[in-house]
Amino acid sequence: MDTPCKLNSYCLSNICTHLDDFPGKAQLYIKNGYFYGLDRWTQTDTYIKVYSVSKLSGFKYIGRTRTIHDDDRPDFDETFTTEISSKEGSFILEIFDLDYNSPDDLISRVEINFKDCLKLDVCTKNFGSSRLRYNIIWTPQI
Ligand SMILES: [Ca+2]
Repeated sequence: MDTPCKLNSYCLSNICTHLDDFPGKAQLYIKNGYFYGLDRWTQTDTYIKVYSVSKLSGFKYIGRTRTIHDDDRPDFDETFTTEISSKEGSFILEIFDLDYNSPDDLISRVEINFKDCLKLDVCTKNFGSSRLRYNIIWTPQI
């Protein structure tokens, strides 16, 4: 006979497992951003490197957006997907301004947690005078 599991727990291989500990898939959607006055000569030439952090997978590079040149309000409209074993995992975004005559400038390193964006539509992350609009969805693989 099945033993009922507590709230938000489900039977996985005969063990009551909290939903947050199920293996899962995370999808990060980067919609757009606002990065003003960060390039001396033109508007900002932005690209974003995406990493995930989780208890089981550690720190992992996932990929990067394309570079959007000379635009303080870049529209990325790009999606990144990764396996994250715990809902407590997060994404780390490194936002760069591309430069041709010097090393690219790191505009900011931003952490995005699942609990910061629980709604289904686009969320906003403000940092300094910059802004990033995104969404993250985590789906348990049951
Ligand atoms: Ca630049």
